[in-house]
Formats: sequence, structure tokens, C-alpha cells
Amino acid sequence: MKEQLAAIRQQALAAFEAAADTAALDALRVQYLGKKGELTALLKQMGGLSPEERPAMGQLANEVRAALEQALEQRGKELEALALEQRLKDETLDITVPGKQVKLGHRHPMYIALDEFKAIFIGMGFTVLDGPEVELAELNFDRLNAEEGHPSRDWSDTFYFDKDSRVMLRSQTSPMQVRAMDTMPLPIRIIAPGRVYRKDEVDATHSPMFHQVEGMVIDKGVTMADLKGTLNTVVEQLYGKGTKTRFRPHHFPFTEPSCEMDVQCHKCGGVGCPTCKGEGWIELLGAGMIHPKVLKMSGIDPEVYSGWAFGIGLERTAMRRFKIADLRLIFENDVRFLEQF
Ligand code: 2U9
Repeated sequence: MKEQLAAIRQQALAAFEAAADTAALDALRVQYLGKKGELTALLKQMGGLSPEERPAMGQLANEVRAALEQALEQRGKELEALALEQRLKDETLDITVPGKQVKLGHRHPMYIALDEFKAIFIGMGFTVLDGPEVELAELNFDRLNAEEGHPSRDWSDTFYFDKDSRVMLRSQTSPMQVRAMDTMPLPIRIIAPGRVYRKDEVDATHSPMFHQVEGMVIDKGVTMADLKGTLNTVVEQLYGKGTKTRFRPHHFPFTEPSCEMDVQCHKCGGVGCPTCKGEGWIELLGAGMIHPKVLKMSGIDPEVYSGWAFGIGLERTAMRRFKIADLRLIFENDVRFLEQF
């Protein structure tokens, strides 16, 4: 038995040393030290030894087991280190291989125009609001002083969801301003950009969906001078210092007085050219002092507070800025078009 123990020890140690990886080493652990392993089988034969032989042989067997376990642990560590070294070698990057060029997309011209607006108004302390595109006619029309029978409420102009004309796709972002008046503490300075929907046939200048930015300021003592001063500042940031503007009277149900603002043509300086269709001026946006009735409907006392508001169509702004002749190009998203911006 002594010789058999010595042989197992010798064989096992040699086999451990020759194991190529941790899986092979594990198999050897089972082969020698497992329940049905070679050393275990030999130990089972100890019962056949004489009582005198047994203690010495037991001690020797324990020594062999301890030696094998220690060798297994040692070889295990070596194999793990080798495997790690191999992995590090395999995963080496060749930084001289030329990289794959990442193709960057393009910002959409309409969003370039929107981001510019946002940056200017945020810089002046305005908050940007976002809101639902499916709206109640009450917020889209009634609360904006466009009562039953107002032409803009007609079925031929508005996308309604129900026969009672209560739920609709918003035709302007104004419902967000109504919500702001209902919920925000005064004073208010907000802009509300977003998609709006009107039943227009598609052509070079019309689309049933387009984008607007509307904005409003409500505070004590706000006047038309604040409207003009703020919008002139916006125009100077968009088109350069000293750009001239003019305000023409207009009519909206939600503002009184109302106006439209033109900017002097940046191309010809006001003389008249194809860009401004010979006018010298380009129509930019609509605006006005918020109608006292609109303020009252939100519980704001028009004797104490006043406000101004404006609205601008984003596609038209982008078309002018980037000299885009057909509105449909803005929505088609042909990459050959988008790549130009
Ligand atoms: C509230 C009160 C007043 C928003 C305004 C305009 C003038 C305007 C048009 C521009 C081109 C719409 O996209 S367009 O067709 N808008 O001219 N919008 S004042 O006034 C408001 C809004 C909300 C509560």
C-alpha cells in the first residue's frame, strides 16, 4: 500500500503539472480525490490492514492527500494567471488599423430655426412649455375669445374627433398659454413651441400640419412698448443689430390691439428685391396685447395685470432663412435635402 500511495502521488503531481487548463485540472481533481477517485479507493482498502500498520499508513495517506490538494491549488493559480495573460494578448488592439468613419446626421432646418428661437427666449428668462396635440375646443377656441360660430372653428378648417366638436387636434399652441395662465404664478414669461393642425391642402406653402412658436408675458404694467422692445431684440439677435422692423395693425380674437411685425429685407436693405417680392419688408409674425376677456377667463384681473403675446410659423421662418422654395421639402426628409444644412 505504501508503494501504491507513492505511485499515486507521483502520477498525480505529474498529471497536475501537465494540465493545460483549469477544466483539465478539475477533471484530475475528480480522478484522484473525488468520491470514486484513485486515492479514495485506496483509502477504502485500509480496513484490510493490521491494526499495527493502520496508523502509519493513515498518516501517510493524509500526507499524500494534503500534498495533492496543495499541488492542485498551486497549479490552479498558475493556470488562471496563464489564461489571463493569454486573454490580454488576444485582446490587444492594433491602434494603427484605420478606423471606420462615423457618418453624422444633420439637424433638420426647422429644428435649427426652433433651437435658435428657444435659445434667444431662454436667454431673456422665458420658460419653454410643451403640451398635448389633442386638445379641447374649449381651450383652443372658447378661452381664446373665439366663440361658437367663429370662422376658425368651422369643420372645414379644424380636425375634430367627435360630432359635438369638443375634442380636436390643436390649431395653435395657445391652449398651453391658457393652461399657464390657469396654473402658473404671476408674472408669466413663457414660449410654447409645437405641432399644430389645420385642414389645408398640401401645396408649396401649405400643410395640414406645421410648427408654431407662441409666447406671452403677463405682469403688472406691461404695455405695447414691452412687446415692441422684446420682439425688436429677438429680431436683432436673429438678423443682426440695427435690423429695422415695422408694426402694422391686424386683428386676432385673442389680442387687442393686434399687429403684424415685418422686418426690413436683409437682402436689399428695403429697396425691394425678389427675396421680399419687391416690398422691401418681410412679414415675420403676429402679436398683440392679450385681450382683457382672455385674462378674465383665467381669473386674472385686467385692471391690475396686462400682457402681450405673439405667434410665429416655424416652417416659413426656416424657408426664408435657408431659401427653401417648397414647404413639402421640409416634411419629405429626403437626406439629399437635409444634407445641405
Ligand atoms: C393666449 C393669448 C394670446 C398668440 C398670438 C399670433 C398673434 C399670430 C400666427 C402666426 C403665424 C399663427 O402660425 S401662424 O399662422 N399667430 O399671429 N398668435 S398673437 O396669442 C395668444 C395666445 C394665447 C392665451
